[in-house]
Amino acid sequence: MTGSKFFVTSNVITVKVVVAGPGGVGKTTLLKRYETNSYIPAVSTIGINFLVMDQEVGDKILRIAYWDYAGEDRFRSLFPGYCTGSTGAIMAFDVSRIQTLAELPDWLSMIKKNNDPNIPVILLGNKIDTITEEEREVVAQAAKRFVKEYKLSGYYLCSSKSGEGIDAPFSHLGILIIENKKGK
Ligand SMILES: Nc1nc2c(ncn2[C@@H]2O[C@H](COP(=O)(O)OP(=O)(O)OP(=O)(O)O)[C@@H](O)[C@H]2O)c(=O)[nH]1
Ligand SMILES: [Mg+2]
Repeated sequence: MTGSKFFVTSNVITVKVVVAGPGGVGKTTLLKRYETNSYIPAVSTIGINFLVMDQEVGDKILRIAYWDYAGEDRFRSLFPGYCTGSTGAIMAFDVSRIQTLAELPDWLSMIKKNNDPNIPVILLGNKIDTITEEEREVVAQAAKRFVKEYKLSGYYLCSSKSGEGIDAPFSHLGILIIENKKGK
């Protein structure tokens, strides 16, 4: 599924997805991997980056604008304004720095406060190439607990470096966004 592809049809639904999480967890690199199917390590984002990608969901085409927000503390105060109007969210952490998971409730509360509180949110643990199978199991359990506690839509572990697990979270979020729209 990765790789840019745009559909020319009138059946396009345009939505905004905010990508949030602490600095250096790999948000921008992840989106680059999704877009190009290659590992292009990013430098720390200043403010915000955008990526627009089309996704086929059943007979619908979702045109998703990913708003990739800088994770560094100095940009935090502007986040509430930037995340407003989102139809879905990806919250990322770095599996090799598990404390980055503990920082996510702050991001989540800003997302919920400035959007429909039932917004679908996917949790993503990136950089699984840096940990062992045993550590992966521990991280998966922590992610599972987090999803339950904060009522998120699901979690995925991935690596922008190896490419493992990149497509599934994007596909899942697309399906959730369409389901949400049907319910309204
Ligand atoms: N080993 C490994 N390193 C990664 C992976 N993804 C990103 N990185 C590294 O992490 C660094 C930070 O990635 P970024 O994509 O800039 O992180 P970010 O979350 O966008 O950071 P901010 O823009 O500051 O919020 C990159 O320069 C890569 O060196 C991965 O899957 N595995
Ligand atoms: Mg970035």
